[in-house]
Amino acid sequence: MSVYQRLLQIRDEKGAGFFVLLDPDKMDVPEIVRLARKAERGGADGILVGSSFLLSSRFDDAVKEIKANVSVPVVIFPGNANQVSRHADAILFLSLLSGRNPHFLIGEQVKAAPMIKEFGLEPIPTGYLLIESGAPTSVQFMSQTQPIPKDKPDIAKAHALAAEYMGMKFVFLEAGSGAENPVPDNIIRETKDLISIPIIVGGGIRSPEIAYSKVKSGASFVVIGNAFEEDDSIMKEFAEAIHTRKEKMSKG
Ligand code: 1GP
Repeated sequence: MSVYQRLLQIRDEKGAGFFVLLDPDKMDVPEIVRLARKAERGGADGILVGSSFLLSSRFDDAVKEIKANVSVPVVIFPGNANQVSRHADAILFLSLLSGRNPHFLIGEQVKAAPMIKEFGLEPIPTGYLLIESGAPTSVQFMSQTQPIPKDKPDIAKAHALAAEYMGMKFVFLEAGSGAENPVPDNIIRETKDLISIPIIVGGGIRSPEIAYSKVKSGASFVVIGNAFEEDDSIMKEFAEAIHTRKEKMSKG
């Protein structure tokens, strides 16, 4: 079974999937492994590894050690073509569709593709949409692109539909790491009503209650990064909030 199929199965069984994002720029390898193991024990369905910058040289080591220590899928969430590792299970093959910077629409992808082939990594084509979230984010600065205005759901929806028509397998609605405000519920809901591919939502989700509202609005997967880097004891609460199917079953 492909990683993508496995993720869809998790979504179907649990109501939504829970990804923990670990950034090798923000912690050393032992710390990233400790958090990955803790994430798995806490109920995470997959570990995303990636960075908006990659200022450190430990990306490959971090992926290798995470893979050796968890059994959930380890999926690269790359900030650029340098973030490819043979040790991962899959890679979100992102195109920053909300922007008009050719480097992040197709340039980085062309650089990464031969390595992905050589390593036998599973690429998961993903339309990546950056949504305005308050103060400028790292993704916005590093990609030199404008986010989609948060009060213009029609623009987000048109981009998401284009992603589906281009054959993408996920739409990722991104507020940006550490965003002041997460992606608004109405953008998720209206996008979900329009498209048939699953939606990943991430950026600035700081509490289980907010994660739950993103799932209720239509997110098939929720990504949590910073909230764990600040307080890793909260993993189980996030997992319970995101795994809504279990809640329904226990209510009979
Ligand atoms: C960023 O969506 C991820 O790309 C996660 O964001 O670190 O704010 O949770 P946070």
